[in-house]
Amino acid sequence: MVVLLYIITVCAVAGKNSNMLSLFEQALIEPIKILPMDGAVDYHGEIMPEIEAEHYFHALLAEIDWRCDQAVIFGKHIETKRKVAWYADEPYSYTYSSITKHAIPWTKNLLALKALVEQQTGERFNSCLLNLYHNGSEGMAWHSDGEKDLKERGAIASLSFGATRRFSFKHKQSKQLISLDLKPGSLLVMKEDTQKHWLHRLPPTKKVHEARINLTFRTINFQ
Ligand SMILES: O=C(O)CCC(=O)C(=O)O
Ligand SMILES: [Mn+2]
Repeated sequence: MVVLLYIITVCAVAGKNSNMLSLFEQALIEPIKILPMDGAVDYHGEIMPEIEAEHYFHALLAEIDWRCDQAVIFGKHIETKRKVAWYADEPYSYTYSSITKHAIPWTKNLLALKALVEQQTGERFNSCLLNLYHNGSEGMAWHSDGEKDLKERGAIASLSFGATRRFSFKHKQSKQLISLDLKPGSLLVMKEDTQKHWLHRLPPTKKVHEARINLTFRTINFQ
């Protein structure tokens, strides 16, 4: 496991011309297990060709109903620079960061991506939260996705487009850190007790100047 994680990090950090990198430029036959304990995170690698990932990045940038995210933190109303959108099977409502959001119906592209992710993971999802980070100055702080509306221990499948960004996990007790780089078209799946024992974040970086879009397919318990 240690060796595998070392390889992921080395390959992800290595330049584009590295021979080792080509190993990870296609969907992995067997996903790599990222966490050593207390949960399960599967890294599937890039599940589509680069040109298709680029097509989806531009299509989503243009067609998604992007809005600034709202949150109430310590009683203060906050609006993020990062933009978000939420799509689902029905116009359900979903509460996180003390704000209730209402889902809008799937687009054709989102349905195609949902089908691809479901085929790759063997899981089923009924909603998708999308994030648009305009550049490296925008990120997401340490958190776990444990909102009460989410299916308990349900899988969350994260599909990335646009700029490659580092993504990190931190164990809530031991503080162990695990990081990997998420490339366009790559799929990462958080399962089982991951949200209970691990935090995750997208750290801001001065090295990235391009936009990134992330889709997290989820299962919401709708009343
Ligand atoms: O942008 C990402 O890769 C992660 C997004 C995330 O953790 C979330 O939406 O809860
Ligand atoms: Mn999250």
